[in-house]
Amino acid sequence: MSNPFQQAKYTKSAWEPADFVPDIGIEVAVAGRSNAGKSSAINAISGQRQLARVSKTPGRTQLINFFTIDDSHRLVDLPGYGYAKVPQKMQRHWRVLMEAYFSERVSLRGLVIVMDVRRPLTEFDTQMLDWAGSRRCAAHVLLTKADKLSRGKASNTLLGTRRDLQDVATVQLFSAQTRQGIDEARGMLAGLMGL
Ligand SMILES: Nc1nc2c(ncn2[C@@H]2O[C@H](COP(=O)(O)OP(=O)(O)OP(=O)(O)O)[C@@H](O)[C@H]2O)c(=O)[nH]1
Ligand SMILES: [Mg+2]
Repeated sequence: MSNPFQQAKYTKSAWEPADFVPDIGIEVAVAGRSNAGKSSAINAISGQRQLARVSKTPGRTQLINFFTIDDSHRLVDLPGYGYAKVPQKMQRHWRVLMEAYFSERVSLRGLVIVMDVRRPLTEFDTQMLDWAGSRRCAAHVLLTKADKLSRGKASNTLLGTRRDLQDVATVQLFSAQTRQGIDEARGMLAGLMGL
């Protein structure tokens, strides 16, 4: 399968809405808890090792990172949430930035929510699904780090999460480490973007 995300290039990091890239064409955003594996998923899907920065320290990135695929398609790495040690002021900044992004971004067509397969559907994940739903933006869940569970446990979580999110989001297992689910994720994203 050809991979349209192979050509994705880092374009810009935004600390506030004024820094967002022009709101034209189509974009798909990737959200999830701090340390869930968003940047690793973006790298795996793009087939580029260092497109997005992977970090062992959660909660570092408070920026929205834009990656351009071509003139009218983008991938967006949203800042992680739910990391308790982040100072209050940063948590407030996160909320204001995300609310601005979700309320104003016309080009947003799809939201990928990355959840650690060992603890899916936290309160913040539900908030993300609500934001996507209120925008009528399609939602797709990656249950990542599937390599950390036995096959049986991972597939039980998959079935349970699918049941919980019936009519809300599509759900799949994923692992940046073993590359499980990469083709499925690529196909899903390409479909959301019309690529
Ligand atoms: N075993 C395993 N580890 C993973 C996987 N994906 C990511 N990790 C590890 O999880 C940690 C966090 O990964 P990141 O991709 O930086 O996570 P993130 O969601 O982008 O984190 P923030 O940007 O801080 O919110 C790193 O140590 C990764 O190596 C996976 O599929 N399997
Ligand atoms: Mg990251």
